[in-house]
Amino acid sequence: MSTDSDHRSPLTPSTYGSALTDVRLGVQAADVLRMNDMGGWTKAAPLLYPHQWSWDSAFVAIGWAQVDVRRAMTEQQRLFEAQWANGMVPQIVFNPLAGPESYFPDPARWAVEVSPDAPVGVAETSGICQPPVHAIAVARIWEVARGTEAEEDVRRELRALFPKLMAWHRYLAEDRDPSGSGLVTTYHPWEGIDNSPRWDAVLERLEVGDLPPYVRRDLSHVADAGQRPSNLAYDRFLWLLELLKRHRYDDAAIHESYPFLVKDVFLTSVLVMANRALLAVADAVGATSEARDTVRRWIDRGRAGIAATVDPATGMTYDVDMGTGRPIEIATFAGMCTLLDAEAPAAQRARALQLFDSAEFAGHPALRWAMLPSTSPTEACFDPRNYWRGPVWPIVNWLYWKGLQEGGEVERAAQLREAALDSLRHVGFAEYFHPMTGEALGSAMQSWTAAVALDWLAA
Ligand code: 2M8
Repeated sequence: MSTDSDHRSPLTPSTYGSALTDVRLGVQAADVLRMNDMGGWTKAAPLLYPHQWSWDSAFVAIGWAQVDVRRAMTEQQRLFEAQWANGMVPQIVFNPLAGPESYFPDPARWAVEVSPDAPVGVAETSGICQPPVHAIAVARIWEVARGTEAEEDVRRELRALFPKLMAWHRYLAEDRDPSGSGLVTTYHPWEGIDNSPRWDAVLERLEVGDLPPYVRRDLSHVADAGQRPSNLAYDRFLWLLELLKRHRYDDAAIHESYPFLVKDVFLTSVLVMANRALLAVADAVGATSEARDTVRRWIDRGRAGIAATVDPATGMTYDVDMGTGRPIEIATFAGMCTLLDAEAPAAQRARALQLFDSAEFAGHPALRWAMLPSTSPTEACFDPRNYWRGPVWPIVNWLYWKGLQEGGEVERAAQLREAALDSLRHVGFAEYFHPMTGEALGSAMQSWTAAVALDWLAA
């Protein structure tokens, strides 16, 4: 049976125009990755972030997969060369060619050699970690490689990477959750969501001691200081670093006595998503049933942990401050984490999606695009130009898009992708942007923004 659409030319002026725009967007995104490519690994941004960041590199690999699938694998192999003996994948692998003035804190400040787990003679790293997007990236690489001439090469490399991914997830599931709560503990705002208001109350309790002097390097690379964390926040971040160092980065000692311990719903949900991806990688490499059972156990535990954090009144997933035992009741993007787990109970996902689309978040009437802002515009602390306190982060929206798609909310996922691509066409590859005006903020030519653009274009 023929329909109207059968007779419509696929190249009407408007579709042709948007296809051209998308071709241009893709070419520019690939150029950003090439420009930040250091030969096997990619700088997170040209000036502000001259090293390899852990979760940036996972997103970057997702982007590289659309340009050169072998290069995408190399990105992850290089990162995992710096994996710690306890399985931790460090937040930063420092660029040996960048001088100490290029970024602060530098390897000397972290002094990770105080830990017996730090890699020796391989690479200099920081002493904390970031959300485990890596298995998600690797599963995506595998999807792209399948059926191409790169398939067997990629499978061989996956075999080598699989045990490392297992060790990484074990570290998070066990060393970062010694009580078996199902929730991963975060130790530092630099573990991903730097100056989010989620951490404010915990940081305010902190008494900053005798802090060695330092010079911030970040402020010289952004248009104004109002887009970055405050000096007070930096003092607190650096004081925490001093305490972690005194604990020799030992997880048991840190859990014993340390002032920043937060059961992190976002970190935990990314781990659940990553464990689901790891099962797909397990299929590709023919992993043992024992390994698969372990991963399934981690998934179940994480899912139960997340379900326990849902606030009955608002439906939001809240982090738990281990210092007080109380939930951190701030409306941020982390409140809808249930959407990152495609197999979470349907009623829980429906409630989270309602919240996602409500006027508190992506449905806020003043937003330029219906995307998730980092902090709800309804929060008193909402600051639309400041880093994680309000702006939209494309990578966060990519994770939610993926969660929606995997969970079968295909139409909603498609709308989010459209909004995101439209924002990228207007804003470019900024680190983050103003949710109401679309003003580009933070670093320009941010690698992970270009990377998710490439994946969205391919989807
Ligand atoms: C930001 O964090 C770094 C410290 O890790 C910084 O502000 O100097 C965060 O957005 C973090 O999540 C990201 O991985 C990093 C590099 O893009 O920048």
